[in-house]
Amino acid sequence: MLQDAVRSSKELIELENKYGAHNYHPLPVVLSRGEGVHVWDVEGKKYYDFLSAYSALNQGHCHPHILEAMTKQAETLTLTSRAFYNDVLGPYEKFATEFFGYDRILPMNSGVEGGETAVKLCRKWAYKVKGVPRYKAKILFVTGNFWGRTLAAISSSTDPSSTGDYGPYMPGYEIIPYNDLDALERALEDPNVAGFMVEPIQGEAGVVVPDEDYLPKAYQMCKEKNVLFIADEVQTGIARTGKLICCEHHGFKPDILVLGKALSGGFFPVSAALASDEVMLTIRPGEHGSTFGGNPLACAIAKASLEVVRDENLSENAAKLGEVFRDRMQKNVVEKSELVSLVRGKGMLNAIVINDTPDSPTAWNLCLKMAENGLLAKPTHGNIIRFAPPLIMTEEQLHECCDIIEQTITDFRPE
Ligand code: IF1
Repeated sequence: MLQDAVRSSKELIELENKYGAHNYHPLPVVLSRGEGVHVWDVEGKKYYDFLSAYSALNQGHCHPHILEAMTKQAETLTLTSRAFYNDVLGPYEKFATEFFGYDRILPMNSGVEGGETAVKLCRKWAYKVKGVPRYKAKILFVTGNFWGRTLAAISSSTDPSSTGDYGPYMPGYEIIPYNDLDALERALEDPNVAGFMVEPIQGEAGVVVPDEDYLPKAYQMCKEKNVLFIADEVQTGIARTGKLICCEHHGFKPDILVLGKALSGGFFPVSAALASDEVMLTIRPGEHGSTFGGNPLACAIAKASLEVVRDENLSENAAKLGEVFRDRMQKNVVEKSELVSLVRGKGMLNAIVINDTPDSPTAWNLCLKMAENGLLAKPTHGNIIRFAPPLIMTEEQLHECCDIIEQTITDFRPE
């Protein structure tokens, strides 16, 4: 078999265009290596990764501790299916439930499967515990939410690019405005409401941070109405916002916690829903699952990924560096450049809003220039640029990244 010729970025982009679905529009950068906070393209150019695969790489690229755990397990036993027990799942379930403070965990693969699991748990709980009449259960979602690409997920979306031409949609959903307690209070008057599913900070919507009192008051209102508060922390979880999970900033534990992305440090799709006995045990044998859910390889990777979060103090680092980042962006970009109207975020989940219309090419062109200058980021919703580097970053590296961002913005000439 001929050794694959080393191809240029251009050739590799052409292969994807010719043979792949066109369901993405990537920045024209072709990566071939990742290590820590850096990635390299096929021509050998080095970049800071300031997207972290949308917060799946909080531990950085190819973290050695996770790699070691993955390699060891991959040489031993990768998959048993849940038709049998194995010697990795139980210890992982004990470790993870103690790590996050829940009775039980239901392991899945992609983040959206974690969300689907939460929705199914909520409906089961509605009928078997709350006593909602069969198939009348309603789940509340908020405008601007994003929890994945399945039909159940996009049925709760208000983004035409997520929902367009995919109808008919999942029934039993009600969508209310984000960050609006009056709207939530009105919606909770319906006794058939079983759950309220929300991102503590909306990632895809552009790192939209709600008012400080929104989440704790929303949680309290749900408790008063015997409604499950479901936190989608697929993107905000695992230390990203400066706490182990974002809800921790607000002093409460969601009734169902959905995790994904950095739960595996970017090595493998690993997700989970965590809940109490009362909620989790509503699902009986044979009523939910997946071929790869909780496989030995995934569990070994996830345990090592959480060990890195703990042992390298990623939450504290994210909180500290987040302050440094927003402070520099505020002083050196927002207050100095017409181009940027604001910076927002929590911990190391941040974004700048470009002072231009969402359909303008400015944010995209800025990201192209930042790539030229050695830093990778990508716009969301047209005029918002999300900044989410790996949480292992040092303060010195962060200042280098801020230098790149600030210089790029200073030198930028809108077309
Ligand atoms: C893509 C977006 C981010 C998520 C939250 C659940 C999921 C996601 C809060 C589902 C996934 C990913 C999906 C990926 C790009 C990325 C993304 F731009 F699409 F919206 F991060 F903001 N909850 N987000 O952010 O997890 O099933 O993907 O593992 O679809 O392009 P998944």
